[in-house]
Amino acid sequence: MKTEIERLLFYLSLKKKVVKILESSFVTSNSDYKLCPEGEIPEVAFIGRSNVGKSSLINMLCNSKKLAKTSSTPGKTQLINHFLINNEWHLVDLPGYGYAKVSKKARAEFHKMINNYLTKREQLYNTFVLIDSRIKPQAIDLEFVEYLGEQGVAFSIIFTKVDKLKSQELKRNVAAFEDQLRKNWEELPPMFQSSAEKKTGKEEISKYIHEILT
Ligand SMILES: Nc1nc2c(ncn2[C@@H]2O[C@H](COP(=O)(O)OP(=O)(O)OP(=O)(O)O)[C@@H](O)[C@H]2O)c(=O)[nH]1
Ligand SMILES: [Mg+2]
Repeated sequence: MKTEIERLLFYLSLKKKVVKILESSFVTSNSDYKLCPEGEIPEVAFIGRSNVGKSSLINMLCNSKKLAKTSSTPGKTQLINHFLINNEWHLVDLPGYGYAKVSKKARAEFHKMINNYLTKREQLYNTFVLIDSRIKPQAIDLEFVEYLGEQGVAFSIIFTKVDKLKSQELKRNVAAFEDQLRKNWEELPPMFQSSAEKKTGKEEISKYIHEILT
C-alpha cells in the first residue's frame, strides 16, 4: 500500500511530465532484442507493413525530418532502432512486415527478430500497429493483430496517410477494418488517425503515449 505522501509525490511527478516531445536522439540499431538498451527506461514501438509510414510518423511526432530514415521504397528500416525522448522514454522504429522482395530465409530471420522483440522485450509498454488508411482491410494486418492478441502484446492502431483520401473514403476503410476486428474481439483497441504530411494526430498520439507511460 502506498502512503499518502508517496501518492502525493507520484501525482506531482506526473504533473511535471512533459507531453510534448522536446528532445529526441538516436540511441542504437540492433538485430537482436537482447542487444537493445538495458535498464528500466520504458518504450513504445511502431510496427506495420513495409512502407506504411512508421519512420515518417516517428519523425512527425519528434518534429524532425531525418531522425528515423524514410524512403519511398519499401524495406528501408531493417533493424530495431531506439530513440531517446525527453531523456525519459524510448521510441522504437521497427522494420515492416510483408516485404516481398527478400529471400524466404531472410524473411524468416526478420520475423524471428520482430517476434522476439515484441514478445520478450520487458521494457515494451505498447506497440502501435500502423495500417494504411487508403486500402481495404488486408489479411496480413489482421493476422498480425491476431498474433499480438494471442501473445498478449499490448497494442493500439494508427491509420496512416489520411491526407491521401477523402473523409468519406477514410470513414469507410476504418469502419471496414473495425468490422473485421469485431469478428474476433469483444473490445476494440485504441485507434488513431495520422498524416505525417499534415501533422494529423500528433497531439492525440503524444498524449496517449504520455498516459501509457505514466
Ligand atoms: N502522403 C503521405 N505520405 C506518407 C505519409 N507517411 C509516409 N508517407 C510516405 O510513404 C513512404 C514510406 O514512408 P516510411 O516512413 O519510410 O515507411 P516505413 O513504414 O517506415 O517503411 P519501411 O521502413 O520500409 O518498413 C515515404 O515515401 C513517405 O514519404 C503520410 O502521412 N502521408
Ligand atoms: Mg521505416
